[in-house]
Amino acid sequence: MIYSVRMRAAQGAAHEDGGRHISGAERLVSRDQIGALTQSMVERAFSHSRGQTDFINITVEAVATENIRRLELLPMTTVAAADVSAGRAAAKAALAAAGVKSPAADAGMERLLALKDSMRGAMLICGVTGQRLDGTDGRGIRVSRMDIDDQNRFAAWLEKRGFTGIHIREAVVLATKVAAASGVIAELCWSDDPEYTAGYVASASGYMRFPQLKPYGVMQGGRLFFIRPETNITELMHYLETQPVLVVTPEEAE
Ligand code: WAQ
Ligand code: MG
Ligand code: MG
Ligand code: MG
Repeated sequence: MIYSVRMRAAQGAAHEDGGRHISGAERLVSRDQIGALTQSMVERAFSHSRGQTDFINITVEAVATENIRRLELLPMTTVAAADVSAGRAAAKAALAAAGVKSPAADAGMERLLALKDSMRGAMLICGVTGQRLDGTDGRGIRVSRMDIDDQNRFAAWLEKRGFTGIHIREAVVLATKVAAASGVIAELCWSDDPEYTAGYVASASGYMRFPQLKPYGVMQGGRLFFIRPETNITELMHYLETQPVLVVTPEEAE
């Protein structure tokens, strides 16, 4: 049996009572890992750069192992750009290459930039029109029940390629799950952590990192999932929120 362990932390009040999102995390672990993991999640919530946490929710839930889907980690590349505006232009080009229409990419990016503060989840955006499709307003859709299959092999694989830190580790796992959804064309993300300026565009063809998608110190960040117009939104949300996924680190060519 494995367990979905999910943490969300907010400031001022619980998320559902209007609290400000501070931190979240989701993992799939064995029973013997739950104690240490939940302790580290509490510590992480209390020491977050977005601010003081007043509310922490941790959920532990058994997941039936026969339902787990295994997905190969997306190939990762880093694209250098001189500054934030060059980074955003390159990210828009990557979205276009993945099949997102340019007005939709523009409208989506404007929605991210218009956020007063970050949401706890992602916006579903029509990849043709830029229309918002999830109808969850300030909440967003939280992707959950995913993890890497082998933490040590994954860490070694990332380190060998110069990819360091927890942001990358968590982001590429999430992006791999999202990109495998049949209705998803591509994802655009940048962090809501003020010290973390990097973001990415991901699609089934890969995870493309951009070291600067927002200025240092900014607490606005978020995620956009660009969706094919004919997609069944209820089924897509169900996959994103509940389908257990273990991401498999690629085999090394010796
Ligand atoms: N499901 C849906 N949306 C999420 C989730 C999730 N599980 N986790 C975070 N978000 C949304 C939410 O709106 C956050 O405000 C926003 O994304 C940013 O979350 O290659 O660290 O965890 O160097 O701050 C990307 C670049 C890092 C990594 C992304 O995002 C790299 C990051 P954060
Ligand atoms: Mg995160
Ligand atoms: Mg897809
Ligand atoms: Mg964050």
